[in-house]
Amino acid sequence: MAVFEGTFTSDKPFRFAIVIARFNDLVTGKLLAGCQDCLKRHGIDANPEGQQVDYVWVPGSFEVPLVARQLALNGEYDAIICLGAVIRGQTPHFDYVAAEVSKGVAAAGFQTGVPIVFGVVTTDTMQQALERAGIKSNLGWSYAMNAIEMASLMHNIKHGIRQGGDFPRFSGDDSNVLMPNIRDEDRGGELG
Ligand code: INI
Repeated sequence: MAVFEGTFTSDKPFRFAIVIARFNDLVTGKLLAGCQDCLKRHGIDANPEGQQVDYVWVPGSFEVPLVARQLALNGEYDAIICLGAVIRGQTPHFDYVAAEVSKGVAAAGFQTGVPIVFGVVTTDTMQQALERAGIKSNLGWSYAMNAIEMASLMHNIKHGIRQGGDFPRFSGDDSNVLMPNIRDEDRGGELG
């Protein structure tokens, strides 16, 4: 038995699609910039004219799942990143849009077997959304990391590429199984 993990560097030129909602593009444009920065700094050619990343703009978050699913079905991408911003209070749409986009993105991933990252921020205010899109941190960066990790992990699982080393195995004490690389002293105390 062994441990499967995704890595953040790879000789394989993974291909990604990024679906971006135009609605609240003040936020989604910043998420996209964070995403691109992360991809580039991990050696991925994020140029739209290059071979590794395609960009697809949709009107709003509600349209994201349908397009993500179609892209996944095309079979050209190792992972898909969905970017949107659903902000409560702007319109009564909030609850419908937030529910549909989250369910839809999850379903698209399950149905197609392609990792689809849920990069849709749902907040009460524009201020909170902007804080997550660059004012404090930029979640776009994390979404790109999730996509790289998942592309690599799915590749490793499909091809039976196991991690070497002496990772702990399941032995009744599962405290090291979920996060095998984390030392006990870094967990912030005992799990309980
Ligand atoms: N789309 C968003 O991406 N974010 C929102 O906050 C939002 N609100 O609140 O209405 C929103 N609505 C548009 C929706 O995604 C569709 O584009 C529209 O309903 C047409 O299908």
